[in-house]
Amino acid sequence: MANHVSLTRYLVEQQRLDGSIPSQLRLLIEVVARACKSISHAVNKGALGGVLGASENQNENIQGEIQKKLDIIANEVLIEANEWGGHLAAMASEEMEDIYVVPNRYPQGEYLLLFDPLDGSSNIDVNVSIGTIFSVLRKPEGAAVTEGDFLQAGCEQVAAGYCVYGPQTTLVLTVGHGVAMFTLDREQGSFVLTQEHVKVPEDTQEFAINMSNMRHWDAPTRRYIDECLDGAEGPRGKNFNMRWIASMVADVHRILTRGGVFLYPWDKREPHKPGKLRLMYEANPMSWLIEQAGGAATNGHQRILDIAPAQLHQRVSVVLGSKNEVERLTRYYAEAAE
Ligand code: AHM
Ligand code: MG
Repeated sequence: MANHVSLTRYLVEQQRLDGSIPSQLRLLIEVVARACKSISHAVNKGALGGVLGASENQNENIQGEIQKKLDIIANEVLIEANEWGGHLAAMASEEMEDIYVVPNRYPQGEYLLLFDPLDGSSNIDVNVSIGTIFSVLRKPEGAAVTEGDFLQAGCEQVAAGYCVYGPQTTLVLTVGHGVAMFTLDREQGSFVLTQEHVKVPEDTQEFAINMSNMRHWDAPTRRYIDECLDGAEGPRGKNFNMRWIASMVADVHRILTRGGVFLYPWDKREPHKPGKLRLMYEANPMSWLIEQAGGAATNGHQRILDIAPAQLHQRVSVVLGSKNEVERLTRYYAEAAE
């Protein structure tokens, strides 16, 4: 196993090649990876660990969704692993209303960590892939950390990634120089580099959308999907396949692996909300990974990474994946606005 490259060695080598990965950031990523390893063990135990099902008090999170036991466990694991290391000033989670400032008894660092502790909550109890998504920002200069410090556009991220808990546990990471994948070796207890220079093909014949919402979509999304469904006889001149796992981590992982396009558009069910997914915990980190792999990510009108956030828990419409498909749908939106 001498030639196996661990996550630590990969990061140290990246640091040597490119001085822009400070030691604090490297250590922070390693702590997040350790937390993911521990969440992976809890997920794997499933019913044997008593971790399935809704939380005891049927707690609701800030989004008004009933939390699962594993949502809460994953959130706690991430906070406990990260609060004392000295790398962070504060954290923000999809599962917590307010930011979590590192307590005074611990050293304060210069980074901010955001996460969706367990994405794909509806798949927890049915043994389908779920994951942890994370994003790292630099804390702006200034004294005490505030919620406003988190409101930075996605293009300001200094690290982003996810860990998918599926048939394998795979950590996928970018620090701004491409995308690398690491598979958890359970015997060794470490993440081992299994793919570097991940590339999303520019074209695809596979789309991912929750088709049950079709009647609620707007005209550009309908046009795009209708044309895909028309297949070889339609304007696209080729047949399309569809996949929808209902765990964004798993859908994005497939797209990073073999291409495709993922859509969670605005729809008429809750017209005042821009979409279901969260900008800071889901869309930004995934968009950066996809762009770093040569794909594209927009909200139909604008590059996701350029959106200036106004709120921590802000939602956003998401179109990401193979570049030519994302550009096509974005063009349909522009044409509809003319
Ligand atoms: P969660 O963070 O509460 O798990 O919700 C986000 C998930 C995404 O992973 C997935 O793409 C989407 O919700 C599925 O939504 P739907 O059940 O409407 O298809
Ligand atoms: Mg989520």
